[in-house]
Amino acid sequence: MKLSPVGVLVVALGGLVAIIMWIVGYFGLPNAVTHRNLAENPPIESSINATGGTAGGAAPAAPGGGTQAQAAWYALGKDPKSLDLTITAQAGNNPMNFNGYGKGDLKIQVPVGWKVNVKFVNQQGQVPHSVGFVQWADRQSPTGQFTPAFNGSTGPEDKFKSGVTSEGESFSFTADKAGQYAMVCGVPGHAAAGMWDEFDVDAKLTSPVIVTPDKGTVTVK
Ligand SMILES: [Cu+2]
Repeated sequence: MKLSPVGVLVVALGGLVAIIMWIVGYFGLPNAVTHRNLAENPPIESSINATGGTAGGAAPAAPGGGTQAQAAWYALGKDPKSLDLTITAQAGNNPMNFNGYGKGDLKIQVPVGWKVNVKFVNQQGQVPHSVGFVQWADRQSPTGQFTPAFNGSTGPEDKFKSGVTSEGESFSFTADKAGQYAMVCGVPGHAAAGMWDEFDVDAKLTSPVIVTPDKGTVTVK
């Protein structure tokens, strides 16, 4: 193959021009334009923030929990040494739950002598449920025979046994005796089907504690 002298010259000149342009560009133009100095310039900010929401807008509450903050169902009460609990029979795959937990997955622990204010909410339409705090040995009673753990700790007897639907109910009791107890649904068969969790009264505690498999141990302060 015979190379044309003109062609060789054009290719050589082209290469030379490219090298000159690179040298001019590298040394001639201001450094801030051609080279991003990562040590001096802050990194480019992403419009996506760490919690998954978009910057500048409030992240929507995640239904069913997740890592985003949601209103807690437990809080210290107005009076000293009192705990407010909102216990909800949640709608979902497993109807036999309190706040999503059953079969002892949820553990509520309070110091001896604390007052517990219970608000029960049933989100399951026409399936009746209730809540009461009973002896530990009764936690899976198939007959619905339960012995209240404390005075008034199952609320109104008729509502505890037959359950309530959408209206819910409220009651208070004082956890005046240390021990291991159970929080159950009083509708016959429900506790046996898993609608029970643990309620402990502990002389060593100074604040209530909530223990769950997904959120760990939380001290109510
Ligand atoms: Cu129930």
